[in-house]
Amino acid sequence: MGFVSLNMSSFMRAMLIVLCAFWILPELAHAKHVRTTRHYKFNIKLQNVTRLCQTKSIVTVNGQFPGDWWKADTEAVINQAIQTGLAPNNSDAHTINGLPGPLHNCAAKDTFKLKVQPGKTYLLRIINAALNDEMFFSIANHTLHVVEADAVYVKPFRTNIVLITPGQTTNVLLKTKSKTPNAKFVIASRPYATGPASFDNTTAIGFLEYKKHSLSNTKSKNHTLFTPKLPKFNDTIFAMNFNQKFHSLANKKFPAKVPKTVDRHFYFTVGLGISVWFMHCHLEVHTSWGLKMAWIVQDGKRHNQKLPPPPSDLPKC
Ligand SMILES: [Cu+2]
Repeated sequence: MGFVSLNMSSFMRAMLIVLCAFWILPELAHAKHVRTTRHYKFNIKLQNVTRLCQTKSIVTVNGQFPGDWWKADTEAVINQAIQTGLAPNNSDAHTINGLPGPLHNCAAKDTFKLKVQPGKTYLLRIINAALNDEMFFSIANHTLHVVEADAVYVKPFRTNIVLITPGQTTNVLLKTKSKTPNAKFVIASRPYATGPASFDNTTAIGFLEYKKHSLSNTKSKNHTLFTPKLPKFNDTIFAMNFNQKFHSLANKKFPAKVPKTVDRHFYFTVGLGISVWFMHCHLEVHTSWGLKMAWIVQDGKRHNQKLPPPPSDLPKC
C-alpha cells in the first residue's frame, strides 16, 4: 500500500525521471518529510547544449532541459507548423533527463544513469515532457509500484511497464534487489502511437546501476545486461488494460468525493474586445492549432479574488 510504503524507514526520496521527454527525480523519502514545504531555486538561462553531434543554444533550468531533442531550432519547428497548419516536425530523439542514450549516434556518453543501493525503496517522479508522444517506460527486471498520478494518490498497483501521456506525471516506487547484482539494467522509453500521423519512433535508453561497496572488486566489469520488453508501438490492448488499473485511493484519509449530481449549469459565450484568458488542458502543441478555451474571468468582491492583469509581454492579438 502506498502509505505503508511511505512509512518505511528505508524509503528513498524521489528521483525525477523526465521521459522523452522523461525526467526522473530520485529521492530518499522519509515519512516525516511528507508534509514539509520544500524550496527550490530555478536558474533559467540560455546555454549551448550538444546532443546527437550537434550544438545549439536552448533554454535550460539549472543546466538541464526536459523534452524531446530536435536537431533543428525548435522556434523554427513551431513557426513552420503554425504556417503550414500541420503538426510540428518529429523530434530526432526522445530522452531520459535530457539524455538520448546509446542507441543514437554521438550519444554513448549522453546516457542517464540511475545509481541505486540494494535493499531500498526509491520514489521515482516520472514526468512525460514530450511535445506530443505518449510513452512506454520500463526498467528491466524491476517491478514498478504506481502510487500516484497527476498529483492524486491512486490505489497502488504493480506493473513492469508504465504508459504516460504528455504533460502527465506519475509517482512510482522502485524496490531495489536485496543484494547488489552483477548486472546492469536498461531503462527504456519509446512511444505508443495509433494515429495516422508519423511520430518519433526512437527509443531512449538509460541504465539502472547498483552502487558497489568500496571493498568490492571494482575491476569486475562483466556485468550482465538486462533489457526490458516494451509493448509494440501500437499495442492498444496494453494501453487499455493499463489505464483500467487506475482507481482513486479512496481510503478514510483520502476519500473519493466525486460529485454525483449536477447542481449548477454553466453557459459559455465568447466575445471580442475583452481580456480573455486562453487555456488548453493538456498538449501545448494543440494551442498552436487554435484549440483553446477562452475564459472571461470577472473579479470577485474580495481582494484575493481579483485576477492580476496580463503580463506586459503577453503578445497582442
Ligand atoms: Cu488537445
